[in-house]
Amino acid sequence: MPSKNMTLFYSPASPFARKVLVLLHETGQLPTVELFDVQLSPVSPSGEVIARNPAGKIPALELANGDTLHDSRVILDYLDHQHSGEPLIPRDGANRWKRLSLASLADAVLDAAILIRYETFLRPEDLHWPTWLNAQQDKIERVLAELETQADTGQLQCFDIASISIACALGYLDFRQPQLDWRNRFPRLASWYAEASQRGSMLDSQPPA
Ligand SMILES: N[C@@H](CCC(=O)N[C@@H](CS)C(=O)NCC(=O)O)C(=O)O
Repeated sequence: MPSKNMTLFYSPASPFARKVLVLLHETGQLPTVELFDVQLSPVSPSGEVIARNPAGKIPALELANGDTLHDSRVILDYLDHQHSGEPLIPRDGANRWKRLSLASLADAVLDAAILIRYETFLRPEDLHWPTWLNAQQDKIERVLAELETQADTGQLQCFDIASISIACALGYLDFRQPQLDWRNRFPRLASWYAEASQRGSMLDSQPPA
C-alpha cells in the first residue's frame, strides 16, 4: 500500500475538488492522498486553507515537500504527471488544446453554477439580482448546448480531462439545480452521462445526499 504523501483540502460538495478525486481514482493514486475535509464559503473562509492558498479556495493539494498547489486545473495537471498509465491530459499536439478547452467549458458551467449558489444561498434575499442570476443560467444553457454537440459527435468517448470535467459539472447541476431538467433538452449528453456517472470514480465521489 503506497504511503500517503500528499494532503487534499477539499469538501465532498465541491465539484472542483471532485474533479481531483475522480482523476486520483482513475489513475490509481487515491491511496497516496490524505483527504482533509473543510467547510468554507467566500464569507466564512477556512484558516487551514488560507494558510496554504491565500485565495482561500479548494481544492488545494499539499505536497510532501510542504508546497501547495491550488486551482483544480493545476492540481489535475500535476497529478496526471505522477502516474505511469495513459495520460488523461494529452501532453502535446492539437488534441491537448482541444481537450483543455472542452474541459474549460465544463469549468465555466461550474463557475456559473457556483455563483448562482452563492447568490441564492449566501446573499440576503432582498439583495438577489434576477438579471444577473438569469445571465449565469444562460451561460450554463449555452455551454450545455455545445456539450450536446460534442456528445453527438463522439467527442466524449474517452474519459479524459474533458470528460471528467463535464461529468463533474453535470453532477453538480443535479446536486444544486435538481429542477433544471437538462436531460430533456440535451438527450445525447444525458445518455453519455448515464454511463459516465456509473464509473467507480464517479460513484465514489458523489456529493452528499
Ligand atoms: N478555479 C478554481 C475554483 C475553485 C472554487 O471556486 N472552489 C470553491 C468551492 S467549490 C471555493 O473554494 N469557494 C470559496 C471561496 O470562493 O472563497 C478551481 O478550479 O479550483
